[in-house]
Amino acid sequence: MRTQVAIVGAGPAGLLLSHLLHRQGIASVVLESRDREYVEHRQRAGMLEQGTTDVLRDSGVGDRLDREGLVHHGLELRFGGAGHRIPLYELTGRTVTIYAQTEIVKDLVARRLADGGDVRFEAPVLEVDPSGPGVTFRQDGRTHVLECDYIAGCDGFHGVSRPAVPGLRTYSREYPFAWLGVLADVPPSTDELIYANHDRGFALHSLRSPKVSRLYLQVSPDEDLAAWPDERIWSELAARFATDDGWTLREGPITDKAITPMRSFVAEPMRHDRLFLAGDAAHIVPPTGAKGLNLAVSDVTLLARAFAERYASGSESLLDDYSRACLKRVWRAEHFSYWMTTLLHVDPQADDFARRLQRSHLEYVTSSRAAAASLAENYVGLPLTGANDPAGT
Ligand code: RFL
Ligand code: PHB
Repeated sequence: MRTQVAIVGAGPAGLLLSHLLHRQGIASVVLESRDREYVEHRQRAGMLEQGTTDVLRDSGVGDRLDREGLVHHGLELRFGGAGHRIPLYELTGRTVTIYAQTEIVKDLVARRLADGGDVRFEAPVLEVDPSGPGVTFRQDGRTHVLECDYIAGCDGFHGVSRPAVPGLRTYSREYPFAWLGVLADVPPSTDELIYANHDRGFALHSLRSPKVSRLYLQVSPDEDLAAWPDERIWSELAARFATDDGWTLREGPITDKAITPMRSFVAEPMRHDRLFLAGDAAHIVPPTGAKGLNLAVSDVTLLARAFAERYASGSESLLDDYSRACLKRVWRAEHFSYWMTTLLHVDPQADDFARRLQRSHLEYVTSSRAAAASLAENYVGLPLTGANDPAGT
């Protein structure tokens, strides 16, 4: 069994890479440990940068995104009982789009299969050898070797690719809180996302469609989901979003509930020999800045361009520059996500002095155009070909 690029993992990174390679005439096989149903229904991200929607649209998988995605021109920071709008479009000329990761994954799986792509579910990769013939995986009770020119490790934070890189340098930060995320069958109580800072903790009101709300609550990292019946979730959300002018939160049936730990993590470099890491396999950001999926898309966009150059001309110059080009963007997103997280969450260790500093920071970001513009340009995402990407890829 042989292919040009063996891709480990059918999350957004692996599927999009396979799709972009196909458009350049490059063959790949995607190996995924879970089944298709699981991969298509795992609730995760929802906020897409304009650069991400551009990549999906330009590569021909943007039809449903264009029909169903909700374009947003601003967001709200809520604290001290009042809302403060950050006009993203006015400050940056760019918008963001709400379209769930589950839908991107469904669109990409459907497209790969329609194009005759080789995507194998329930086919866990057991071993990745960056300098060997390929990857070893299990399928239908048997062990196989997929030989290849290159391996793309798109297998997320708990995958097998990153541990296969010798001498990796890692950087990380754990936060003293987690997010309890819920999906509810109720029309959103807001048109734009609300990021709320309250003494009881952070809360986020996002959405999935005109009929489905997505909400998050800051909880402690060792929180037991069983301690959060639906009524407690709704009353805690209402308390954290409360305003002095009597804004109300609509309630409805909760259809999905999960707790996610928050961490920052970067592994360097993102390449060893023939193995290239992309997406959550190489880096994790806390979800406050909504950067994880967007970084996965920018990684594989650069990787697909580098493979295209390699197969068209034999040159490995873009492949050689891959790790550097990605890490520059990754570290900007790491800083922004850390910054948004500390700006908005309640650190249980924070003393009164730290709380006052945080309030002053929130007031500054919502009253200074320069400070708001800095938040906005990071939130909407820096262009892939911008000044921050001197490789000019
Ligand atoms: P994924 O999605 O984890 O996919 C990796 C895939 O690899 C498979 N796998 C293996 N397959 C074969 N063999 C093995 N040995 C394997 N080991 C693992 C896994 O089963 C899986 O299918 O990684 P990828 O593709 O890098 O995508 C990254 C994104 O999923 C992630 O960064 C985002 O979801 C983060 N994130 C957000 N990002 C945004 O850009 N905007 C957001 O609004 C946003 N909100 C979020 C988020 C993540 C969240 N959670 C639950 C972590 C909100 C939440 C609550
Ligand atoms: C989401 O809609 O799931 C979402 C939006 C913004 C974030 C995180 C998650 O910062």
